Amino acid sequence: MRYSEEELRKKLQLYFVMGSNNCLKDPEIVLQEAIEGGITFFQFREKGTHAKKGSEKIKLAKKLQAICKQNGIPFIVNDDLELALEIDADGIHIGQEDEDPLKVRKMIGDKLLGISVHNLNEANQALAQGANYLGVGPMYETTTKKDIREVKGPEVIVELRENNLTVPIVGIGGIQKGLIKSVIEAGADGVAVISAISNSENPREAVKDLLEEMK
Ligand code: TZP
Ligand code: MG
Repeated sequence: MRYSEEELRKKLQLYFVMGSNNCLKDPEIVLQEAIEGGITFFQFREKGTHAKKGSEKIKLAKKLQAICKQNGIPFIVNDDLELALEIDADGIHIGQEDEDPLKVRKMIGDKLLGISVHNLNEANQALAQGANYLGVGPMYETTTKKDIREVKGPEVIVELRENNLTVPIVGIGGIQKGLIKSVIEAGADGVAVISAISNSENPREAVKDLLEEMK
């Protein structure tokens, strides 16, 4: 891994996840403004209705990756091993229904591997399979992702911590202004958000508001 666990914990504080169909304006501008606001981590998640495919997807990925590079923000690719390897991303994030984590790890070497989990069993399995961090959710109701599991709230993170899981964790799903504290207090190192930033007219200010709540 290219980051120590402690470094990774810090970097995961405000994790912005985004694809072009999440944005109200040009995704490059949204990302740039989110970075100016202070996001600490980025995931390119180009999926769902009107998502770019093929060379268009690669083109956008490279543009967003360049913006992250210029600003020292880790760039993670959602569920596309081929793309992650082709553009030499900092890591990949996969869900329970995605590619086999052991295979992914073999292919990515020491790049970061994030895995989405929904309970203690999945969390233990993800760790055994070499996850560097876990995305736990959905914390709250969300309309951004259609096929979500049951909402169990920050309580799931409490359960993982009570079972001595020290791995870096971000909560995800429906996290908006006013809900950050509950996720952090449950034991998360950070929060992962899409719409709280991407649906804002002013992503820079949206990020600042979210960070303000972390203090
Ligand atoms: N995984 C679980 S919920 C979710 C993902 C990708 C969507 C998060 O989007 P939002 O807008 O922050 O609720
Ligand atoms: Mg997935």
